Amino acid sequence: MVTTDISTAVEQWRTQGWTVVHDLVPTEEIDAAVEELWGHFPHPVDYHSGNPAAQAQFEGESTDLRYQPTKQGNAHQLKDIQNEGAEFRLRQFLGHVLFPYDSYLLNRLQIHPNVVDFAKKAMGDEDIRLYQARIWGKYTGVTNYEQPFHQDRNHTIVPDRVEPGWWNMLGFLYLSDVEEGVGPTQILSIGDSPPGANPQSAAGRRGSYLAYRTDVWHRGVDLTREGGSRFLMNIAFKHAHHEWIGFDSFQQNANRGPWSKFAASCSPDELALFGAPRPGHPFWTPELVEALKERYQGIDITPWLEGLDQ
Ligand SMILES: O=C(O)CCC(=O)C(=O)O
Repeated sequence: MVTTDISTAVEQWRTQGWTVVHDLVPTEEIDAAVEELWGHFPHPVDYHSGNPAAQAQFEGESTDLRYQPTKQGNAHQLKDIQNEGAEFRLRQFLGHVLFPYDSYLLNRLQIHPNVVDFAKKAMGDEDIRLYQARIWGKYTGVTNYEQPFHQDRNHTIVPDRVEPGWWNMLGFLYLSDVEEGVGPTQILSIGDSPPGANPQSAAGRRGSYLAYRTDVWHRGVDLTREGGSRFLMNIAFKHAHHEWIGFDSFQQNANRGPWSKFAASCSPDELALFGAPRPGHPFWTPELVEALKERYQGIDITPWLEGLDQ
């Protein structure tokens, strides 16, 4: 279930429901982007040193407002009890930072071509959409991270159709080495269900991508290593036009700095991951292509101009 071979990984995802594609993104690219992670998360050494500012940064940084105690006024709920056992605890979901990030490298990592190409191959479709994009950080001791086994039913408003051509791809790109002690997800293959089945560990080096289907049982486990932490990027894809599937939305940030710089760097296929009409689409007129150039300073509009002649 862990491989560096793309065709094997595609087959595992299709038949077993999950795979860890080792080293899908080169370590050097992960490490360069992770340098910029510390603008969003306290460095683990700083956090575990007991520095109150670092701990406050973690408690307050989540940009998913459901988990933002200060903005949501639900701090009392977030003081969950360090009791034993598998439960969904609110503090497990602290530390979610939504795309776009204040980092060009992290933004580019969100649509890394190796991950996108893998998803296209596995899903058997060139026209896919990114629909979940965020970074999730966990630190030993924040809470007991142990969850019950579950299937992710919160990515769609209708029952899942679990057949080739209909599957969406859920996934975690590891930004740190995810090994025993720092919470590698436990996961069951298709056909296995709890209780009784033997879970496997989705451990993997940084740069590896855990891809799984919605019909796969899995769960988060506690971080037990002293001074430990785990960082990953949620990257999930759906087929184009599958509007019933969703999680994060991007339009609300699409007129601001980090997005603008990122968008200006994108090819038409990359912007299409967010739903932008490709060159040649009837949406585009000469005026709109000009307006695109104005909006995203530096974008290469050649493909859109050429598309006007088709
Ligand atoms: O964090 C993990 O390893 C898995 C988390 C998970 O499955 C969830 O929160 O739904």
